[in-house]
Amino acid sequence: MQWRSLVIGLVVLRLSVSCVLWLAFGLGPNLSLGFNFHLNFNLHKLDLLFREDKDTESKDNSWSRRIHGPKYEETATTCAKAGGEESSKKSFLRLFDGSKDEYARRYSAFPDALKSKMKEMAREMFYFGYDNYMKYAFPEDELNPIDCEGRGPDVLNPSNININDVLGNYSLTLIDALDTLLVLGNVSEFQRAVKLVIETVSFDKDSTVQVFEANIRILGSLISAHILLTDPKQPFGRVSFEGYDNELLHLAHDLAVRLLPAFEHTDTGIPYPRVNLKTGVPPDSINETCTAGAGSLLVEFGILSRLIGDSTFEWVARRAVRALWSLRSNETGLLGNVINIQTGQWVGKQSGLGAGMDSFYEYLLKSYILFGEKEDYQMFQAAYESIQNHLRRGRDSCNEGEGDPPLYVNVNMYSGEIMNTWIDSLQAFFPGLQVLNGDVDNAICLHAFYYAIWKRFGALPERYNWQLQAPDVLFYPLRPELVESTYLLYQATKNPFYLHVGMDILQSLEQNTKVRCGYATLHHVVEKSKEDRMESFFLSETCKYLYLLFDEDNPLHKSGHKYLFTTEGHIVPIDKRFREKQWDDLFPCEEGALAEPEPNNLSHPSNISNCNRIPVEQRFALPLKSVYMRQIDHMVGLF
Ligand code: DMJ
Repeated sequence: MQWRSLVIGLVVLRLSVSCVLWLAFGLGPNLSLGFNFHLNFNLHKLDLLFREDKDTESKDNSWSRRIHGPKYEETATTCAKAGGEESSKKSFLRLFDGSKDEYARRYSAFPDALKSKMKEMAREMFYFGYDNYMKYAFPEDELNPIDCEGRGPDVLNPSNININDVLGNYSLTLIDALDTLLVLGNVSEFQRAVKLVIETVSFDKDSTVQVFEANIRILGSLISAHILLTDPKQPFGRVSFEGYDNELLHLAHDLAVRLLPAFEHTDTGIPYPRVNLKTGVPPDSINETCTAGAGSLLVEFGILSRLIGDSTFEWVARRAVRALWSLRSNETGLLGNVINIQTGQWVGKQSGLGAGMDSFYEYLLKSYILFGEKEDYQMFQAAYESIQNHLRRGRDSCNEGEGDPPLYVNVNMYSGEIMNTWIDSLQAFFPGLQVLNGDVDNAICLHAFYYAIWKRFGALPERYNWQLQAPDVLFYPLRPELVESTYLLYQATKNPFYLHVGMDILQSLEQNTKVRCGYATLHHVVEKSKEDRMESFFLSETCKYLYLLFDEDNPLHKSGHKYLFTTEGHIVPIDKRFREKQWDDLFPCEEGALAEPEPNNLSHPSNISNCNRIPVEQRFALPLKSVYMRQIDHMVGLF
């Protein structure tokens, strides 16, 4: 794997240079090559955490002092031998001592009875939101869970894009929830809901919506439900019903046609961000769009094209991806987060993994998994390499060595210079994508960081400032990203740790967000004040991933079919209809098939349902050594 060698080479080079400078001039790793902004997490606390002898420890709290101070590896090793140490060290060392370790104790087993209880809790959570939506809000788009009312587009204030980008006056929550009903095994309600959609939903509306949102929440759900309905093997039970005449597919097609004007009159092929469903691109439309918005249409448009035999949709979506890709920086290989669709100039030069960019990366890999187009895989791997080289900071290995835990920061796309000291809650999806790419080690660490933030606030603040150890933006709109990654990591590792994480998430959602008629957006993650809004992704993603985490026997896991989740959590089968080559030809999972990387090639994404990425002996130990868990907890201010 060339990129790995390159990274290792650079690291070795950097260490050698640092060593030489250190020996010759007393200059340490502050003279870095490429990594010229150090993470700085209130380091004096870390020194305290790992200090074994307060009298001899210097009061120097600097990064370089810590680098050359006691090493985590040494600390962990010393801790494992705690029995022979003098008594003054015992209470501290006990924290890291096998059976007595607080983390190992807390996260080890997860009894089956508790799993069933959590599954039930997740089911009830979904129905409390869904039933109240149906009772108080349908046919409007969303439920206001505090006032027990429906919500549609903000017609009085067309510039309220927070609402109007998503709400199109098309029963959004019902459509977005369709396949969750099947995941929960409720065939009759699924059929009733499908019939309601067919009878009542029309896209012939004077609504100006965001192309991306309409695509992932509405189009994605319609094609997912259609595929599940018409699957000849009916893995979710007898879902099909007499008289179904592909109406959901027709609706999806109708919507996609109404989105097509976004791809016209753009000099780059990158689409306009919004369209009016009746009249096309508004005359006063801006020429700027975010990378994720323009570049995350390929999965849904590609499936639609392949289902109806009209390549137009896939073609425009692919042209947009290619255009964005061609505008990446020559120096770093990174893309920015906002672009002018006419000039191709980057308006937002920030490159990160969260808002504005997240699903762009996700869909490069998922498009490849679904359609088998090599181009998508090559783009994804090149992007992943740039991310590892320029966004990732901290120690090289998640579970070994010294230094800060790995973290992905926001950088300038051209220089790789860090731009700010916050990460956002959307980035919490990335460990799930890393699992799909077979990089479980990095996934474990990044997930652990977000989980620590969750533990501190009982939610994820929209933006968290890792330097200040405080939220920068305080709301939490019931987002699914952390539970999505938790679910995928559980599928990859089967480690009970992730069931505990899911239980924590469930319980804090119950405690902090449940209101009279549903679950409400947290306005302030510290004070726990609320906003009267329940976004549709709460039912389509958050509840679905929570339920699936605890339902190991779900047909999704046991039917023998392989499924992929769209970025809105809609399930689509990995089906030979959608690809030239069959899945098993691309990702064989015989014994040892994934052990060695292919020559001259990067490793393929993991087929998480069949392939064992984690050795058996490691499966029930903590995914991350407790010394590192403790380090992360400390870094987010948990103690
Ligand atoms: C969802 O609509 C999708 O997951 C999207 O990709 C971005 N995030 C929201 C939920 O947070």
